Amino acid sequence: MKKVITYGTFDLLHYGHVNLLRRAKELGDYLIVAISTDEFNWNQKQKKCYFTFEERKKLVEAIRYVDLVIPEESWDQKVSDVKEFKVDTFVIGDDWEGKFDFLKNYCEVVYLPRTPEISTTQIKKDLKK
Ligand code: C2G
Repeated sequence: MKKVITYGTFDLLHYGHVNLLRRAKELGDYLIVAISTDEFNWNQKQKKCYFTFEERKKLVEAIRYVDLVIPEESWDQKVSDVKEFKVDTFVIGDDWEGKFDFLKNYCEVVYLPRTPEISTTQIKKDLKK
C-alpha cells in the first residue's frame, strides 16, 4: 500500500484544498492529512483560524480522498511522521516549492501546482465587498 502525507491548515476549506487532496491521493492508495492545530497556527504561522482544529478535522475527514487525519503541532514532526506511518510520498502545494526537500532522504517529495484563483484571503476579501 502506497502511503501519501500532506500538511496544512485547511481553514475555510475550499475547492483549492480539495483539488490538492484529490491529486495527492492519486499518487498512492492511502492519504494522511496533518492539520495544523489552533496553537500551531497561532504561535508558528500567525494565522487565526475561523474553524477550530476539531471542526477542520471533521471537514477534512469528510473528503473522500482522505484516509486519516492527524494533528500538525510542530514544523519538526514531518520526519518522524514519515517514519512512523511508513510514508512513501510527501505532497504539498508549490507555494512551498523546495522548502521540504530535506524529506527526500526519507520519501519522495512532490510539489503540486496550487489552484491559482482561490484562497481563504480572497474569500474573506470578496465577502467584505
Ligand atoms: N492549496 C492549493 N491551492 C490553493 C490553496 C491551497 O493547492 N488555492 C494547497 C496548499 O498549497 C497546501 C494545502 O492546499 O498544500 C493546504 O493549504 P493551507 O491550508 O494554506 O496550508 P498552509 O497554511 O500552507 O500549511 O507544514 C506545512 C504547513 O502546515 C502548510
